[in-house]
Amino acid sequence: MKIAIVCYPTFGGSGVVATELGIALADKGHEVHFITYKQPVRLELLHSHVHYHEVTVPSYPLFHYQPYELALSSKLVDMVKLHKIDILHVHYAIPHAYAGYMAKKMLAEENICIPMVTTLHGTDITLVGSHPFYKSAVTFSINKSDIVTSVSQSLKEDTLRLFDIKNEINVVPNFIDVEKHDNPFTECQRDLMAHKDEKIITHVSNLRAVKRITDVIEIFNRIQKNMPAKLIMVGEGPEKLPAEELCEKLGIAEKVMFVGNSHEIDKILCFSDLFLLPSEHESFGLAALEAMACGVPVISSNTGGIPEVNKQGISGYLSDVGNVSEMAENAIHILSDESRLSEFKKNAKNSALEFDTKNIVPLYEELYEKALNGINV
Ligand code: GMT
Repeated sequence: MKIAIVCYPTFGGSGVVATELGIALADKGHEVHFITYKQPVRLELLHSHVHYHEVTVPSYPLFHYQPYELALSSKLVDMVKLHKIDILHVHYAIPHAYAGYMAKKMLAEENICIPMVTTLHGTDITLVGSHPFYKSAVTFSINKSDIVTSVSQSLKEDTLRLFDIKNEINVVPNFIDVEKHDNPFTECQRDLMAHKDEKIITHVSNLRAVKRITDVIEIFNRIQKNMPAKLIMVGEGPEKLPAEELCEKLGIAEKVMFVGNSHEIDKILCFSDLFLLPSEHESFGLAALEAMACGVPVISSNTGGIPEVNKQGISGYLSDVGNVSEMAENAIHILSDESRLSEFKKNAKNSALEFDTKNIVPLYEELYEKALNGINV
């Protein structure tokens, strides 16, 4: 199959999932065309079946807002025709599903029928998409997609609750190549980050308000009062500065490392003992799954799709949003006993196997076949 993937190329989970999906599909022999405004961060182009087409939006002084979806839909039309693409897979409804639908209609004018699969990731529904400014367009483009998928059962329920959806929503969970994350601990450079007796706690996100970064710091503050520990904060975002200020205020700044965005998250995770994800909302929690695949137990909130990933008392513990004292107690419970910690590490890795690439990617392939057999132009 020739598949066009539209996604955000940045460090967000939806872009990571779209990129990993494209690479996995290319490994299986499909021809994959990424169409976005920048090369996706996790995309290496050294693959004969992977192509990247950049969407450029020339700036013009008349435009207060540059019309990205117009440029994207034109690019989609051109690329579908040039490369004889069979199927469009758009990740994140805004504005990709809308632009994809316009491209589909333009192509139909030339008797080219192409089905569109839309994958909903979370904030496109829960935070941004349901805003009255966008809601009608998001509802329309979801209903006009040939196939709709959501990354968790929880996101499916949120979508049905927040929008008037006529289409079926297929739950296809996010996935991870567990084997690729099988880093033997001997290869890790743990000593560079912490002393032997220190536990390493990690958080990875875009450091936005929804991630409750203050809670991450508060939980760590309680942990470090009980045992020697370091916190590694991976990512960039608006909550970084307030978090740094809080660390200063609590007197723990020298124990917390803000390392910015990283292309080596699996290396950081492989020497981590615990992962924190106390988010306000999370449709799936890909960062938690990445941690689990590296054998790192997760302390998280119990919101959205996280309980579908992090299993209570097995891969970690879940608490109500904001219950930092319970999250800290659970963290200390796991970290304070070496044999318990290694049991949780083993179980975290085993729990991640359910979401292994080889189990999930065929589900997308089946849906592509279904879309190709029942085009709704
Ligand atoms: O978490 C973010 O703010 C980024 C966002 C994105 O669109 O990249 O993540 C969403 O999609 C991820 C991949 O499907 C999910 O794992 C995240 O849970 C989801 N984020 C939220 O729902 C807040």
